[in-house]
Amino acid sequence: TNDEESAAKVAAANADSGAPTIFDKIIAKEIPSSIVYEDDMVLAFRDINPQAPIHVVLIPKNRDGLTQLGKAESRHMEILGQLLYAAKKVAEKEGILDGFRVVINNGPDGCQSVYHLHLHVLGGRQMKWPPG
Ligand code: DGP
Repeated sequence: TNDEESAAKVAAANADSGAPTIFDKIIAKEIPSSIVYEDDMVLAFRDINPQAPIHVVLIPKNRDGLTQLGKAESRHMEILGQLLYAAKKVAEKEGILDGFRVVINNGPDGCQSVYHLHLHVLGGRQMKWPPG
């Protein structure tokens, strides 16, 4: 919606400063989340505003400056690979290996709202193409 798009632009203007985000509080378990998968590098939890029956957000526990994919540097290659592999493990755990989608929203035009790199894993329904 237009509301979501303008909220994303405000979030981008305010938050791509490298300031802490809500996801740091989720990592620190200062705010509760429904954790689906966790290892040394990656935390995966259910999205608070699910867009599909299964909607999990995967984040690096150590953001290391990676506010968004568009800011990736070569030092981030390992965590980028780990996130994608963890996405497969989440899909497997959630029983959606027959069909799921992995999304990274990047920047204001990509409707990114939280500036701590994250992957969305969506499934549990027939996905459509093209996405909005
Ligand atoms: P994006 O639009 O790609 O930046 O996605 C950020 C997602 O994070 C969005 O789908 C909603 C989710 N989210 C934001 N705050 C919270 C929270 O406090 N808890 C949980 N579980 N999810 C959150």
